[in-house]
Amino acid sequence: MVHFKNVALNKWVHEMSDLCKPDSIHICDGSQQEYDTLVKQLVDTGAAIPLKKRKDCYLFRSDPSDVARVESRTYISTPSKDNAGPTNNWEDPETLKKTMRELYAGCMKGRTMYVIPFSMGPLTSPLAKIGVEITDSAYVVLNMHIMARVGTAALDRLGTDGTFVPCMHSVGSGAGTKEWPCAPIEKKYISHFPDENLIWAYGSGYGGNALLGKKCLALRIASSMARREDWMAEHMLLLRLTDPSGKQYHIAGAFPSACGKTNLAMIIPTIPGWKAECLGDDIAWMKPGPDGRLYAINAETGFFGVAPGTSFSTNSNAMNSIKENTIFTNCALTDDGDVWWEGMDGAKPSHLIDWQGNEWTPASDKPAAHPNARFTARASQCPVICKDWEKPEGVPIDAILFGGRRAHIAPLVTQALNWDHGVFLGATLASETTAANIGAVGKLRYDPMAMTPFCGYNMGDYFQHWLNMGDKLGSKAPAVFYVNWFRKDENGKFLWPGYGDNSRVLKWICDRVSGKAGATETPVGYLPNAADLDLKGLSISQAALTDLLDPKLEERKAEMPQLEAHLARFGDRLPPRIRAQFDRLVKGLERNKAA
Ligand code: SAT
Ligand code: MN
Repeated sequence: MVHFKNVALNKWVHEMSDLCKPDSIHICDGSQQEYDTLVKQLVDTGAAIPLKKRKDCYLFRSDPSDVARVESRTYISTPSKDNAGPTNNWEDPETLKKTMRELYAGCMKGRTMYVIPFSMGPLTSPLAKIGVEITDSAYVVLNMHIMARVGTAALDRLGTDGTFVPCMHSVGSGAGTKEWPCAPIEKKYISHFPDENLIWAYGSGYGGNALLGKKCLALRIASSMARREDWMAEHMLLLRLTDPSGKQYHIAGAFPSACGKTNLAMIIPTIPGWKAECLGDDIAWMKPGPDGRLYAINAETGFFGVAPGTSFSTNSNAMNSIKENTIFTNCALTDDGDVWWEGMDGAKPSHLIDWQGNEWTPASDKPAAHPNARFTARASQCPVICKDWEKPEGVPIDAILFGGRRAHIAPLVTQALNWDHGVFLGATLASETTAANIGAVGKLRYDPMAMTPFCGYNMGDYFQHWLNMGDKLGSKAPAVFYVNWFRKDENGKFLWPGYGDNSRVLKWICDRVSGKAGATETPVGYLPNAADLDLKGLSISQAALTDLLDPKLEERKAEMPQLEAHLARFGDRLPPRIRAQFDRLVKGLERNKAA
């Protein structure tokens, strides 16, 4: 029987193996040999398809019912329902545990139980947290190897009495196939017990439902820890920009899933003299440093990026990150043994095997890759990974961006008037839904700070936590901006080219931070005038530009009842300072009309 030096870990692993009854237990050491052995097993069972065209790359196909996060089955289980708040599903902890214990009972018979010790954040970082995931999925082990610091070093850091976040996972049964077992939707549970720093997941093997270090630990549990411990766990990319004089700026950007965080994190600026380096593409943990500024680390070690739409023309750094040692999930397979997805460079292949294993030709009316198909690749493989991406103390943040997909209204860029207004911009972030969650796609929803699916407590309290952090940071708080690359014209065509040209907006942001760029104050914030943006070499019509930089005050006004209803959901947990921002905006819009 296995034994761990850490007393609590030893007790927990025994308890879970008594409950789940696996055939055997494997303690993960995080080694390359372990990775290779598991890959070989999965190739032998047919679950992993080696890609002839890419060195050490494998394609997996999930069950068609198990292709994304399931927000409808994700729970924040606190003793009081109020503490989960209006944006989370809630269930009483004891009831939920009883239901899940029944599902876990004997669920690993005939399977191996893997025990994965891992660190989120560099092992020597004061911000790092240790987790231990128990899972019956070798695919999860492989992905965790790439996405987190897995293995013996994490166990060592735990010592005999160190604390860790127990992350319990089983793919379950009752649905899926031999290669990809899972549970039917009504039996899937992605459960969080923030008061106990505990995660129990059952029934899904896909992404954030199963790689429990990611959304479950590093966002939902971490956000609730962060509130107690005065730091921030955010759904943010991290990026370093260096201007032509050599001055560095660090930017953290919150965007909902599948809204371009990976592309922005790996941007290649189209403006001369500016350099961009990637520090992370999904999760930032931030804490005030000794100098009073806000410092951020990337909690992860890899990218679990959306494949469709990624190409050498949209994100060559991502394409170069996934040339080898990469796991692909739900991509299409080419006849010569490579992966393919919609939006890849070049012409559509004349024949493919689609993500479900079926023959596919361009005549097919279905996409060849699933819209939420993913690649899992090490951050160290990114050609523009910043040399400081693993600095234990992190990097000092100059600007925070919020953004989403909005075809209308939200201008290309707006700077918040001050921190409280910035928190208000974050709290009212709205975006069209994507395939990263199982549910409707393209519907506008409010997604505060891009954290709706990831905040582990009442979001009204989360807004207050942001305000408190601003008070703590005072004049050293980062400047806050709201960006929207996704505005469309009346024919549904994007008004802004996006991708590398977003550097023009980033340049304005950096220049605002250092007081060099102009802007006009409006009730919705500071907006650049066309002359304030560096548009050299860009062909964009004057009409498109005017539209992109228009604060659309009349449309805003029409939207205020919706915005008010969004904020009203938080009832008496809505901080008065957010309400005050709403009232200020209403007055400003009215005054504008009168003027
Ligand atoms: O499946 S994940 O939650 O990891 C990806 C995402 O939705 O951001
Ligand atoms: Mn994400």
